[in-house]
Amino acid sequence: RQIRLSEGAVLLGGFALSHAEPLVAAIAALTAAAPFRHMETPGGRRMSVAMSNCGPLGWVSDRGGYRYAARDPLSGEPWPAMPVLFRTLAQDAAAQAGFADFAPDACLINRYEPGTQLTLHQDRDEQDRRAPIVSVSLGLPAVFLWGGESRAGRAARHALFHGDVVVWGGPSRMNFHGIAPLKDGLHPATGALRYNLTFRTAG
Ligand code: MD3
Ligand code: FE
Repeated sequence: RQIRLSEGAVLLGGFALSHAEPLVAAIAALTAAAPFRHMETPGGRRMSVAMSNCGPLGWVSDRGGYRYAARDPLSGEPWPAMPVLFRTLAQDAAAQAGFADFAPDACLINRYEPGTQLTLHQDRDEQDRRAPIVSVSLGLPAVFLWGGESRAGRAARHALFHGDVVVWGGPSRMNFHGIAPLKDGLHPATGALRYNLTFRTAG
């Protein structure tokens, strides 16, 4: 199943399904080293999504702003290395969507519990906006909010399920997007959780 969500955005339904078990196991190992935490927004609010990172660069937020950093601010250590499975999956998905040579240097690991949401935002902290973003959904389903080029107007909704991969590039790269509050549920692979891996060329 390959669905074009908008110009440059392609949903690869179930693309990661055959790797879901090792992906979830890798998330557990990575976040034993760099634990999930609720970052603070520049305005002082606690994000309801719990986050960690792997790879050369990690996305961080605090009172000083949003940025990519080579070290985990909790430990002062470099983020854990990006597993080969993560990198190859992201590259294969990008290639499938028409982006050859995707070279992610950052993987943000998001964890959602029931009630967790991510309000409409743009991803604007990356240097090269020609590179796509690849996202992998695991566990409980989510309603993805797709807001277009401005924050105004109502967002389209699209369900994202366990194993779905979306490649966001071209004109869709700067669109507003978010996740509606996660519904209660239990998933065999993750329990009462949803994970999202977001691969970027950040530096
Ligand atoms: C569309 N994460 O981490 S993934 C984020 O499910 C983020 O955790 C959501 O938005 C999540 O910044 C959505 C889908 C996604 C990621 C990046 C995008 C969609 C995007 C960048 C541009 C346009
Ligand atoms: Fe985003």
